[in-house]
Amino acid sequence: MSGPVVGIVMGSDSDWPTMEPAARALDEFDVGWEAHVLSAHRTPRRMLEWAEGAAGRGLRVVVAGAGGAAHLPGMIAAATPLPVIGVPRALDRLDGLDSLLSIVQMPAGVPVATVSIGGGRNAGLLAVRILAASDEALRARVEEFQAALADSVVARDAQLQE
Ligand code: RP5
Repeated sequence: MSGPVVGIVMGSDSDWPTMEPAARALDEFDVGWEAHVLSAHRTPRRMLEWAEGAAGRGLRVVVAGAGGAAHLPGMIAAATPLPVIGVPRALDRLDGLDSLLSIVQMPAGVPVATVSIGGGRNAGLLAVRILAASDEALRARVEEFQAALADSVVARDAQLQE
């Protein structure tokens, strides 16, 4: 794949440690990504501009993370036809439940595929699977990944029997 096909966006630079695992997962599958800080509250116009142009620039999936009043994933989903994966980030208070509910409880017609609190890696892996649905070579790599994951569990179980 040439050029970024996944957009990773976050409400604040402080979200990067939560979102970086998504980038690393995409790297594992050689999927190109771009990352931006776009705040639904602090830079709403910039956020909309980015979301409205995302599909036209060649992006195919968006991974959006935020914490607290986490409106970014939903607002991005409102402004693009692309699939949006939401990543709730835990802040110091409420353990991320506020972020989770802000992201997952979307109105009918505007879906956000929400991963677990702090689930940046799974968000990256889900983006890979979405792309793999229309890319046979990538799907083969996802299958290899799944087989390796299963092997690692079996190997660990065998260790415990020694
Ligand atoms: C949200 O507010 C951001 O996504 C971040 O998770 C949270 C705190 O932002 P900072 O105060 O660290 O910039 O909009």
